[in-house]
Amino acid sequence: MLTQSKLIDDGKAVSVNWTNGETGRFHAIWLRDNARDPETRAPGNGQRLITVLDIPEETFIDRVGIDGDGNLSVRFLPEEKSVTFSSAWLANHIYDSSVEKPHGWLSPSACLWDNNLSKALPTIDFSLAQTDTDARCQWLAGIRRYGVAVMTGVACEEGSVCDAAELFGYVRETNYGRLFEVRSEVEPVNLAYTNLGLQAHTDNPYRDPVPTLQLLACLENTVDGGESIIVDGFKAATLLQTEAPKNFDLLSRYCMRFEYAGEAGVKLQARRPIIELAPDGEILGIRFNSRSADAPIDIPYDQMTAWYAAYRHFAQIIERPELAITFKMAPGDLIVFDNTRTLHARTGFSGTGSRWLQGCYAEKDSLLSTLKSWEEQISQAAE
Ligand code: NM2
Ligand code: OGA
Ligand code: ZN
Repeated sequence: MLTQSKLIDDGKAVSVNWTNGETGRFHAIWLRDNARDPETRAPGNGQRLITVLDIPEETFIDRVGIDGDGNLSVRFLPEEKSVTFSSAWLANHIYDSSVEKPHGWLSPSACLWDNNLSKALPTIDFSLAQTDTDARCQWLAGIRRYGVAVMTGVACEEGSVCDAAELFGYVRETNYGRLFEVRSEVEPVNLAYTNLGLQAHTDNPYRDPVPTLQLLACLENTVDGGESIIVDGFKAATLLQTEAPKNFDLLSRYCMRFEYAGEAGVKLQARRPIIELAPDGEILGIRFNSRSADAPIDIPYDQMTAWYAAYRHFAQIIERPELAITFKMAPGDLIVFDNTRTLHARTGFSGTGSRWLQGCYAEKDSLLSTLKSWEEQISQAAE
């Protein structure tokens, strides 16, 4: 509920107070653009019916008040248009802050981890995930928070990995297929299809856009070795920034090149930094994969030595044992991780047994959408 409202800046903005003591200023042009009335937003789908050009440039507010429900009502001139804004909606959209976010900030939904998380990884059984929406969504919230989660009880059958992806989104098909078989092959198109160890990496950095989720399901694993390792790339990036801000800048300022051309008719290339930031300094994602790193040619000659030192520093942080969670997947286990954040590795394997994983890619936007709409439903039910 709002308690007070006041015109400021000659009606170019309003200032409001909530019962809980919070305050906020909102610009007239912002309020007009974001009005929720049926002429501004289509009632059914909620999409905006007007463009910024439909709003008079000189828009201001001449009357402001609080209605009986504690919501804000304003009148816009020169349109002579009256609109009400719910107190709760305004509270969720406060932008009245003068603090600049620190360079290298992270979304508040991300919680950094190291190997202390190994006993507390979000875990769910496949059949529970299938039948219990609340349990499934709580598990999805774990992926949003940590960028990784485990599923158990997955059927050891062709395609189960895609069934898991379809619990919250859609499989992303690539040149590797709808799903891909990770096992040792005779003429492998990719080093993943061997018994070699794979250093911690993100997949497909040579793709644009990169697949944002990866799922790996285990069907067989009786070899010596073949253990799985995961590392929080956001944690590694923040450590790099703390230890050597200059190194963090070098890896985020300059583009690396990535390429995959391991099979006939395929030449995938991308030009992106190893640490990708939003223009306001938010860490958006990590691309790190030695096997697919191409020759960097976007770093000035005078910066190349420093850039390689930064690259080495980041690689060393990623290899720190205290950052790694190591486990051996058993048949029926599946891991899903945010491929823009969590790096994965495996140790080499040999011996008489067999190791067989099936993987697929999917996208984080569907996962987050499923989760958000569930959270909205829960909070509406609680009201
Ligand atoms: N596989 C498993 O990104 C990579 O090249 C890693 C990807 C072949 C789909 C391996
Ligand atoms: C991959 C990969 C890990 C493993 O296929 O991209 O990293 O455990 N595999 O085999
Ligand atoms: Zn991989």
